[in-house]
Amino acid sequence: ASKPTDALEARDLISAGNTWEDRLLSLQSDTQSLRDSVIRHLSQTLGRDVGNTSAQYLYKAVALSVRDRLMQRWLATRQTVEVDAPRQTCYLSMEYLMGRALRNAVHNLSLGEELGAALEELGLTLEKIEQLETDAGLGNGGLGRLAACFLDSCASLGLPVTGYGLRYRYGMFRQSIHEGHQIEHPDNWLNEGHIWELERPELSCSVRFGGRVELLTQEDGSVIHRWVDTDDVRAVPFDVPVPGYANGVVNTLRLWSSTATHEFNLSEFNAGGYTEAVSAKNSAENISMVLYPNDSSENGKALRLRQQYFLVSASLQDALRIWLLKNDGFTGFADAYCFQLNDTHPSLAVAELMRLLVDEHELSWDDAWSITTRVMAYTNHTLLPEALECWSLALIGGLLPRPTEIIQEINRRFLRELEEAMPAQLQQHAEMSIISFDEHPVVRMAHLAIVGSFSINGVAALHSRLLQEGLFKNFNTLWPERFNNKTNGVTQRRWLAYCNPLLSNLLDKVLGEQWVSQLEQLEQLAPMAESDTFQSHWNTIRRQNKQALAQLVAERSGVIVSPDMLFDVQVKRMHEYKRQLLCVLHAVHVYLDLLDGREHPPRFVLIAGKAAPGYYMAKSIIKLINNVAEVINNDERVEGKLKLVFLPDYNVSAMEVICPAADLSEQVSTAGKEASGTGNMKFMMNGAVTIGTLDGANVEIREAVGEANFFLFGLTVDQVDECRGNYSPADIIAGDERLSRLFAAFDDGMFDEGEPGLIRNVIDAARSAHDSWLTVADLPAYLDAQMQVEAVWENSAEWTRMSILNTAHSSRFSTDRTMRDYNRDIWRLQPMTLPE
Ligand code: T68
Repeated sequence: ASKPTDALEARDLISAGNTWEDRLLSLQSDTQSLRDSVIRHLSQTLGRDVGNTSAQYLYKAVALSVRDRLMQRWLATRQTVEVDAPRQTCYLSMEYLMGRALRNAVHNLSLGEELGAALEELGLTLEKIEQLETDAGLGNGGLGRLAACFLDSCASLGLPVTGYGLRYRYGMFRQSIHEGHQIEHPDNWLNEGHIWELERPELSCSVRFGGRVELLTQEDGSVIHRWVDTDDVRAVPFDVPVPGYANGVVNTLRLWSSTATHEFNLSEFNAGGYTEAVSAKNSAENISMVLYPNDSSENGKALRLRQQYFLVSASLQDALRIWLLKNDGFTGFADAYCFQLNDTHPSLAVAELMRLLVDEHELSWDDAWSITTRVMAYTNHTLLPEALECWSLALIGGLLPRPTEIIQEINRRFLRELEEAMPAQLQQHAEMSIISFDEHPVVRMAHLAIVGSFSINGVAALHSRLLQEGLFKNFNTLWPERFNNKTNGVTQRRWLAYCNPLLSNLLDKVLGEQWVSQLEQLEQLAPMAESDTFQSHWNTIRRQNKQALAQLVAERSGVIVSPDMLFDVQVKRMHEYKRQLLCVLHAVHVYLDLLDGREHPPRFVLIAGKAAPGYYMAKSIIKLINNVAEVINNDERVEGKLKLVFLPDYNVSAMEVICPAADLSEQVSTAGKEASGTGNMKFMMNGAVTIGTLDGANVEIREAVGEANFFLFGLTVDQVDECRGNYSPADIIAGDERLSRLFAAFDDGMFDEGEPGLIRNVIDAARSAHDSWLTVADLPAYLDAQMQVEAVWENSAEWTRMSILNTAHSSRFSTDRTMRDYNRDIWRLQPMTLPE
């Protein structure tokens, strides 16, 4: 009997004895094959003619040729992960800030030389081609970029880890500056198509929303809960390859896109409700439409909650589907899976896994709970109260009635456990409850994640300690064994090997090429830090990198800077706690000094970063920076001595040019506010020296490089706490001539540029006794530290030595180390070995 066409498999069509396998041998990667492949893709896959097509098609033809060479390895890796790996991790994250993929794939496949030669024969260069790729900007900042670095390191270490996320139709907005103000533009990143993704419609699943819960009494008297009358949305996966470094492994990033389950609701359609039927389709497609651009505050929007549940439900269904391909029930599941939650954004996974196991797979509550609490692990990325997610119980109950019941049941049992474990401590019970005891109760997502996880970690030593002693103190008393630290890192492939090819070549020569996968080898640079010849190689490279950044700055801002200046850089999301303001105030201080006839070494201050569209203060700070820049950059009296630029549209690709060129890395957050920071690590790895507070990973950076090679200033966490209450910025300003002069300049309207309101607001907030970020408290120490910076800068050999030592001691900030730590303590995966 013949099968229906949609059930046909490829092997049904192939006559016996045919040996396809033989023909699936890896594609040739020599120059000639690559060149032929580019031409073939251009003419045959894309249907274009070299003489008459846009550059974008050339990029696509090159990318397709590289992608071809990933495919075999990708398939082999997927089979290993799904069939052979005894254990695997699913990384659940609402954000992946991947940036460009082409050069990353070329390098990880070691195709650089051959592809370079192939392109040369075609009159092209990889440098020019790669610029044509749009950044995949599916994240806000540190958290999303961390996820991307993790994926690179996991693949490079051969760890069976699959990333799960959302395929936002619009990623992080693009920023332009108009008259000093930030303007947001939609990031239509899929406009030209995305070569790197593979749609897998056959793996789609359905995610429920709305409806109601029906109680059904069974014959045996037990009651089951049925979630009915739901509005279902279809989740379609798009797979993106994640190539490991020279190891034959290609892991998967699986991004879900939402579509309607039925093209149209037919009954409505036939009843004349055409537009209603079409709009139901639109509302389903809305779910994965846009990335929320808030990096540090929750917004409480129902659509965001729908996004979170959509990610979690589709990903868990996918993991269960894969498990059931080779298993009958769920015995052994908890030994085979780990779900790492990237912040609380996917913490509904706790409730959703319970729902799937209990409602859909008919496990008992206790069995399901035992599995859930053995597979979930939660990473916290913030202590800021405004960033801690709490969803109104009413909202979540209306949108997700059955998962909400499950959260309530989890909480009921948890509170019962608390009565046993911490009897009569009612205050603590109320504080720890997943659902708050308020008139308008909220679900505290961090508590849901903690109660449901076997591991809870912070992202730097200081941050993890503060979690345990502060925010999660009660939980730490109850379950100390669950808490641990995993200091962040960055991948040295993107953030050194590829973004800094000149330095990378030098390292290849002096260390051999293995440093790329064994970053500890950088330590061998330390003894060379004193050598004149090595210093001179180092400086030649740094100067060229600074030239490249100067060119980018000239193109994007029109400001001309010399590579001989001290490149003083602060790039990151705009936020009051990160204190971009300190950096500008220092620039103004130098400016006023120069006008007063005092000397300073020539300095170029570069600031870049996006502000959340609804964050008024952060946007005002951008305006302030641009106003100050306008005055300084147009004052001939300081020409050649000081420049200040706000570089628009900071993203991954911009950082690839910026971090190899920075001399001074600004990491100046109020102590206790920055969980870790990861830009600080990229700068260090590329030889920048840090000026910073004892916050986040700065503490560990300073420890690694030695206190003599780090410019420390500012209040410690304890001093910050003490300072509040009797804080008087007015007295500090009055007591320091530098500060008085600085604030007087603002009061005189020196930087108002016709719009005094915004700027004055920022300055007045900093001068207020209620300023939570204590900018003025740290300002005198910051100005002092900047003087030390200048003193060292003027001794070039001394500065270069520090720069070399920063790179030399940066190896512990590799995500290879971070992933080994996660694997040792949380995931316990066996590395895969595949033919290279
Ligand atoms: C960052 N957090 C931390 N959050 O601020 C930074 N938040 O210190 C740390 O190094 C980094 O995470 C990696 O651990 C974020 O980037 C977000 O982007 C974010 C996004 C949505 C909602 C809340």
